[in-house]
Amino acid sequence: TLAAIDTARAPYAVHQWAAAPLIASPLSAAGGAEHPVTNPANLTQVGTVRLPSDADLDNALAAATPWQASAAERADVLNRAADLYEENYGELFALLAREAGKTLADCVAELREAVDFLRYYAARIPAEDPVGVFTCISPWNFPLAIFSGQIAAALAVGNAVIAKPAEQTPLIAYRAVSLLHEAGVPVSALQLLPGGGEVGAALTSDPRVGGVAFTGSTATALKIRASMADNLRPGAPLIAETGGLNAMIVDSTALPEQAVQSIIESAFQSAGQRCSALRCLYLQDDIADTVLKMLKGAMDALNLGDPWHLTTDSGPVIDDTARAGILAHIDTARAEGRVLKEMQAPQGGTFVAPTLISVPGISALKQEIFGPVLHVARFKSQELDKVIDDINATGYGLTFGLHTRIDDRVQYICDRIHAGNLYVNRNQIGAIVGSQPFGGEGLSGTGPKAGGPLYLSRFCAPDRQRADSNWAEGASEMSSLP
Ligand code: UN1
Repeated sequence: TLAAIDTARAPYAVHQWAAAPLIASPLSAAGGAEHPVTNPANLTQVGTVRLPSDADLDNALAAATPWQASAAERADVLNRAADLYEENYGELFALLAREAGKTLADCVAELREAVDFLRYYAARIPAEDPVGVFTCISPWNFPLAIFSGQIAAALAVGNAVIAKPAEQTPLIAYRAVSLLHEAGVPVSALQLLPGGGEVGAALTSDPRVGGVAFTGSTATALKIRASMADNLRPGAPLIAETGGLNAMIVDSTALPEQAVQSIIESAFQSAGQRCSALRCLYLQDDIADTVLKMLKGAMDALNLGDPWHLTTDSGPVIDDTARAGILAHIDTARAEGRVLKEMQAPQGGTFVAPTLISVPGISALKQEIFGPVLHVARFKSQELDKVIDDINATGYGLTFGLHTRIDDRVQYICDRIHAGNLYVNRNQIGAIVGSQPFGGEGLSGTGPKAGGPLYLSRFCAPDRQRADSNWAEGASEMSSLP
């Protein structure tokens, strides 16, 4: 019941901090099994959460109540939460590094993005009513920024939120929620239920849920959509941000130094664990050898290791399952003689060293490899249209990068590539709230873009007509693809 939750202040209320190794224990009084959280850089235990029991799930749904406060009050509270995030940066960085393996540079960018989301949505609260109860399901790769962005959008409009963070990163989520509560979000309007797919499935199939915001794999998004269609009221919004098979084209007029810097950041920053990351690099024949030589040198200069060290450029991948999948992909390429560059991975954690693999083209990539693996293809100038067609034929459309010094070519290629975010002569990661809203087309998501002017509209109770057209639009985008 609501009273029970209020008494506990947060459902996962016990939170202890100890000196290294950091142990955090958001454990509820009731609840299901204990779930350990592991530091991917050294496999030590970061803390424990207690997973919700069926009764916890039911209680959370019964207690969820849209936020009864004026738009101005909600804006004040979200801005106060942004202040609290900033004030607690050291603790948030420690959690991001230890739980998610984030380098310090990535921690800074992630906190900034989370704070930007809070302030951006607080400044643009529409007059419409909330949908009701929103389920927000977020990924481990941006466990603070995407987690907070979804929640802030839903709360800004006055929805009640039940947030399910990724299994691997519940502690940073717990800390974020406790700061939002401290800022003044009522517990009945924001509850946290950590767990895996079963918790997500329960929270997307209960008719008390009015809408779902999801960031994660395309396959999971399609399951959620089916579950919503079967169980939720017609027109319930699904805002899905999903995967990508992102390409970059470097033509013979590109500046090699600039291209190489962009490639290193796009493919290997965050150990390649961004849906925006570069997966397939197309090099025009005349420049390919120069770029590859410089790229290999730049890879040798990367520091791999403990993300908590100031000098580390790239940390571990999230866990053993992720590492095994990526290594299997590299093994296959090695057996086929297609590995162009391999490096030594640090020991002791779930590290994968940055790797270059040669491919004939992007169609050789059967799925998104979510790690520091870059596929490289060559093309001749007369093959440009085929390259564009092959990139579009993946069905994904998230990010695309282009390096060229010919203005007409920028126009020509950007007019033809289907992608939510197009980047020219720069890296293709690191969208910025407000100035570069982020989101994809086709298999990459439903839109509207996060951190953009239209995003909050999907968290509002629409009039019937708008709900139906939004739903049809989102559904047809995602079902028209394989
Ligand atoms: C994701 O990786 O799930 O632009 C999406 C970027 C980030 C991507 C977030 N905003 O790199």
